[in-house]
This record gives sequence, C-alpha cells and structure tokens, in this order.
Amino acid sequence: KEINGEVGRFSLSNAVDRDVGTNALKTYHLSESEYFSIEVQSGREGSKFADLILKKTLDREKQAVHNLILTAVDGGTPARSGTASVIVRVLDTNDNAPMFDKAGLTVTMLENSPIGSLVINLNATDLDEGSNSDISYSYSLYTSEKTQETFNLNPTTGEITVKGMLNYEDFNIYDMELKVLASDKGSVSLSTQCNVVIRVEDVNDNQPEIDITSLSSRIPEDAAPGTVVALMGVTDRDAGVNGQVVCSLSKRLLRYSS
Ligand SMILES: [Ca+2]
Ligand SMILES: [Ca+2]
Ligand SMILES: [Ca+2]
Ligand SMILES: [Ca+2]
Repeated sequence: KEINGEVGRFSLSNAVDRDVGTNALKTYHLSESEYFSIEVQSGREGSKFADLILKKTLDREKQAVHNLILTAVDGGTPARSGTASVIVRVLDTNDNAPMFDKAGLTVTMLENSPIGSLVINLNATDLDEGSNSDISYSYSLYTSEKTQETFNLNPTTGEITVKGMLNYEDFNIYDMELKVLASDKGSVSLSTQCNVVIRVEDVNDNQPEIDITSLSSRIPEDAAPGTVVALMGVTDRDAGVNGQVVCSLSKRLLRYSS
C-alpha cells in the first residue's frame, strides 16, 4: 500500500484486509522506524484498526521513501501473523534555497576581450526536486545598469559573458560588481545572492601622445646653449608600465637646413 500526501494519521486497516482476515485479529506491530508508529484501535465486535502516526517531521532531502512492514497477529494458538508492506513516499516542499559554491568571486578579464567571451559559469544547486529546484538567474536591483549592459547573464545556465566593450581607459572600469540572484521556481520562490567582482585588466592599447605646447619656429644663431626651443607634454592613457613613457630624439630628425 502506498500513501501519498501529507502524513499525520492514516488508517492502515485496508492495507491488511487482503493479507490477514480481520476475524480474531489481536494486534498489530510496525517495523522499527524513527518517523512512524502505529496506534491500534478497537472497533465494534472486537475488530482492530491500525492508524499510522507520524512521530517526527519528515524531510524528503534526508529520506524520500520509507519502507515499513505492518504485521497483524491473530489471537489463535499458536498465534499466526500476516505482513503488509507500507511504502510512504514523502512529497517535496520548497524548503531549500539554491546555493552557490561560493558567496563571492573575483574574476579578472583583459580589456578589449571579444564580445561573447566567457567570464564565468555560475553553478547554483538546489536540494529540492522538480520546479522547487529549477533555478533561474537574474541580476539583483543593486547591479548597476552599466554593468548589466557590459555583461550578459544567461538566465537558465548562469553563464556570464562579455556583452559590451571592456575599455580600461574610457569608463574607469577597473572593478565591476555583479550581484546575481539564483531563484528557484517553487510556488514560494527562494533565492540566494552571489557577488561577482569582475576586475578589468589593462592592456597596452594606447600609444603615447606628444602634445607640443609651444614651439619657437625661429631660433637666433647666437642663442645660448640651454635656450628652451620647444615645450612638450607626453601622455599615455594606459596604466602602470603600459603608460610609462621614455622620450628620445631621433637622430634622423636632427638635420641642418641651409
Ligand atoms: Ca528550492
Ligand atoms: Ca524539499
Ligand atoms: Ca589600456
Ligand atoms: Ca601605452
């Protein structure tokens, strides 16, 4: 006999009728279980009924099926008995939120990574079953619009890919923070958040720019050594060593003209 539904108290009499006659039934025994016990009730004309009683809260994630054996013993001498198998299947309720392996992650991406490049695959799991463990991914309200425009989040797979150009110089995006929610599809949805920091690394994609701020076009022949001839500034938009510049004069440019 299979019992589905929420267990509290169940009548087991029908389970046994086929196996053992109700006449002269003396009592019932249930196999050892930490979750279930039976209560034997007396009916009219000395008949006996057994109710299955839940002793302890069931947890499908711990044990989904309980196999019990009910034994009916008659009052004859010698006593004879019959057994019936009682299978209790525990229905799932959505009592587990999806879980990420880690609550926070930092990923490093090179600027100018091609559109579609994989950043990370967020893999959340849920211990429940069916729609209670069906996970969808979304950005939380705390993820900036700029970040959402730059990175694509696949709602089904949790895969984050590059959607917009990552430019270390233009937007000062050294760190972009994504707050991703994994929500199950239970009737009352449960969700968990994972923080992903994407660190954009500089690539040497800018050449130094020379900006000549003043230049004397004519220099008197008797100009003293050390006279300032031109004032210039050099800039490089990259960071660190990619932005350090060394100035030198090319010998080919130093030509005398008459
Ligand atoms: Ca769940
Ligand atoms: Ca569950
Ligand atoms: Ca750069
Ligand atoms: Ca550079």
